[in-house]
Amino acid sequence: MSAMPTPADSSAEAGPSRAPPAAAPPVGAAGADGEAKKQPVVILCIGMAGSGKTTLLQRLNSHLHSKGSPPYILNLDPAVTHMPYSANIDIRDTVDYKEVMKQYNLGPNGGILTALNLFTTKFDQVLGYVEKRAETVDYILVDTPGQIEIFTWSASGAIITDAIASTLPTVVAYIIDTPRTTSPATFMSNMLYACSIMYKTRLPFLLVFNKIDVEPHDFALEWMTDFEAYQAALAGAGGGEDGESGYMNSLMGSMCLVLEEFYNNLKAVGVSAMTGQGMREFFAAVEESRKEWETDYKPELDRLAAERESKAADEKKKHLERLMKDMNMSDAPGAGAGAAARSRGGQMGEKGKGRGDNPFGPYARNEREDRYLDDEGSGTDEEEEDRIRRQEEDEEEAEHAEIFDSRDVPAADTAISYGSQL
Ligand SMILES: Nc1nc2c(ncn2[C@@H]2O[C@H](COP(=O)(O)OP(=O)(O)O)[C@@H](O)[C@H]2O)c(=O)[nH]1
Ligand SMILES: [Mg+2]
Repeated sequence: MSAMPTPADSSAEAGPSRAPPAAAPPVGAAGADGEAKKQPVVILCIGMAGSGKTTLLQRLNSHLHSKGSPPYILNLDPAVTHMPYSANIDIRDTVDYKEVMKQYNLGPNGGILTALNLFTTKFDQVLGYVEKRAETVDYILVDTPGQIEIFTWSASGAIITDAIASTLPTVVAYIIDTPRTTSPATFMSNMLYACSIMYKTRLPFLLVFNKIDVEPHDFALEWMTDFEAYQAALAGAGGGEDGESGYMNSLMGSMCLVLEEFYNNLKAVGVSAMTGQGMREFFAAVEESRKEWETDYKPELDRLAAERESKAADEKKKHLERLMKDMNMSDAPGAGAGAAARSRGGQMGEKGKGRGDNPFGPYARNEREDRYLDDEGSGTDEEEEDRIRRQEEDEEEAEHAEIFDSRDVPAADTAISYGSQL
C-alpha cells in the first residue's frame, strides 16, 4: 500500500472549483433552496456485475459536466481495468489488488475484498477530502466493485456506506440490467436482492433499470404494480408441467405478494447509460430521495449517533469506575505487594524466559518470589545482605571443595536457574 492519494483533481473541474464556496455557486444546482450550508448528494451506485454501474457513472458525469455542475467521483472498484471517467479519488491509487492477491495468497474475489478492507482503514482521510469539496459540488458519485456482494455483504462496505451516509445526504442507486431481467424468476431474485440491500443500508433507495435502449423497462414497472400481470407472466414462462417449475412459480407468486409493500415505497426509473435516455427522470428521483433523507433518514441517523455516543460515554464511565476501584484495592495491605510483583513480573518477561508477563499469578508475595526478585538485582537492603551472606558461605565452602571453584557466575545466570525452580 502506498500513501493515500492527494485529492486527484484530475478531472476538468479541478481549477475553478477551488474558488471559495460563497463565490459563484455551480449552475444547475439541485436543491439550491437557500440553505446556509449547501450539501451535495452522494449517489452510491450498487448493482450486479455487468449491470452498467461504471458506464452509468460516466453518463452521469458527462451529463453533469454539460449542466455546468461537475461531480466529485470516488472509485471503489480496485479491479476495474477500463474507467471511462477520471475519478477524484481512486482506490487503485492506494491499493494494487493484484499485489494484495500475491502477498496474501488470495484469488481475485479475496484480493478485491482485501483491497477494499485495506482502503476502508483509511476511509476517514477519504471523507476528509470529500468534506473539503462538499461545498463546491452538487453531486458525489461513488462507483462500487463489480461483484455486488463484495460491497453489500462485507464489513468494509457497511463501514464506508455508514461513514458516507452519516456525513452527507446519500441515495443508493440500485442498477439493474433490464434486458437480463425479463424472466419473472430473475426479476424476482433481483428484487429480493434489492430489498435486502435497502433494509440493510436503511437509505433512500432508487431502482435504476439500465440499458433501456435494448429493452424498455415497462414490463418491470407493470410487474411491480400489478400482481396479476406478474402471475400471468409467471404462468407463461414457467410451462407449469414439470413439478419443479410449478413449485418455483408458486414460490415466486407468494414472494410477489410479500414484496408489495417494498414496491410501494420504491422509486423506479429507466435509463440508458449508453444513449443518455432518462437522465432527467433520474435526477428528479435523486432530488426526491435527498429530501426523503433529510426528513426521514437524517433524524434517525442523528438519533443513532446520539445513542452511540451515550453508549461510549457509559463505557468510558464504567472503565473509569473499574480503574478507581482497582486503585483503591492496591492501597490495601498485601494487594500492593502483589501488584508490584505482577508489574515486576512483566518487566522480567524477557529474562524469565517462557514465564510470561505474570510469573507469580495473583498470589501474595512470598519468600521464593523475593529471592527471584533479588536475583534480578532489585531487592531490598535486607535481602541484599542475606544474599551476600549466602555468597560468603558458598565461597567458604569452595575453599574446601574444588568443585565449587567455578561458582562465581554472573547474577543474571543465577536468576535463570532460580527461575527454573519456580
Ligand atoms: N446497450 C447498453 N449497454 C450498456 C449500457 N450500460 C452499460 N452497458 C454495457 O454493459 C457492460 C457492462 O458495463 P459496466 O459499466 O462495465 O458494468 P459494471 O460492472 O456494473 O460496472 C459494458 O459492456 C457496457 O458497454 C446501456 O445503457 N446500454
Ligand atoms: Mg464497474
